[in-house]
Amino acid sequence: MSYSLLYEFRDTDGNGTAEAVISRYNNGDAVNSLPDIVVTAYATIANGKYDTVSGVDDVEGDGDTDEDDDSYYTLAGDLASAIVGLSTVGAGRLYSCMLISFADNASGGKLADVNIGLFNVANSDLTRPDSVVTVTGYDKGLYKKVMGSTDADGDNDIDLDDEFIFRKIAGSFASMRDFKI
Ligand SMILES: [Ca+2]
Ligand SMILES: [Ca+2]
Ligand SMILES: [Ca+2]
Ligand SMILES: [Ca+2]
Repeated sequence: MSYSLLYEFRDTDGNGTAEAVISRYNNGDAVNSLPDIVVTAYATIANGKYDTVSGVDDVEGDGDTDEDDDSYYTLAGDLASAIVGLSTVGAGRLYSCMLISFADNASGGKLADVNIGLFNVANSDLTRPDSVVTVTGYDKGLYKKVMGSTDADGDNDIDLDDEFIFRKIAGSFASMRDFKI
């Protein structure tokens, strides 16, 4: 299991609100590969939850592409939008994108740690994230521990609220591992 997901927030349709654009690299190599799938999540209401998606694949891997698959991506977009420096477009934006991948420490039935790389707006080198948050301790569907947390919610501290955001993002990422190629 080596895929990676790249998250960006951009106004793709020019209506003034940002969409979540989620690109998946099935081989995990976002630097040298083209994405295998690019999903865009839209919010009907400005600053509301994402409720519409395009480009969805069978990410849950049950043989069809339906609203269950849509929900993986709308949830992923909603969770990522909690990282204020990433989802804010214009003034206040800190990060251009976020690249998520598994570490290589999977063992038996235990899922690997999840590395969440954040790239400052001035950084266009996907091999060099400005910060990497590692989410570990997968147990019974949840990631429990966060190392290297940043101020995800932008309230000028680093506390359990920020860790919770990264833990949920890691859980969402891991939940998308059953996609059909
Ligand atoms: Ca838009
Ligand atoms: Ca499906
Ligand atoms: Ca904070
Ligand atoms: Ca706080």
